Amino acid sequence: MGSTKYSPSRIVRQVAVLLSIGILSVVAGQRVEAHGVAAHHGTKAVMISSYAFHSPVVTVKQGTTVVWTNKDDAVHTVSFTAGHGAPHDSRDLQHGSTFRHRFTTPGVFHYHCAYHPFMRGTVKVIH
Ligand SMILES: [Cu+2]
Repeated sequence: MGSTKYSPSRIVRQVAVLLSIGILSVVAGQRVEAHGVAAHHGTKAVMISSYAFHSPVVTVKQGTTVVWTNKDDAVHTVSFTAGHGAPHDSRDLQHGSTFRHRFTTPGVFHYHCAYHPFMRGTVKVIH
């Protein structure tokens, strides 16, 4: 019993093997996930800069996640006109913050910034 003690170097080796298996499985998992996202869902980026949404109108397939990123120093929001399938309000987006919503309902969704009503955008979700 006492003779089967692990030497420190053996433990280090075994930990290293376990870690590399864990890292490999994480990498493999991300690859599968990335492939699935690309094939079925996808993301669409909308930048908020210079007090405007870029692009102001995006057309995406049902199931797409739209990600807004505030590049301005000013606080903005992504506030949708209420309706079936419309996302909830982003609330305040500080510089560098993102808001994401996966659109699962086809339709035309209008939004604006609560602080700057001239900032307007539209997400068209097609089947
Ligand atoms: Cu704004």
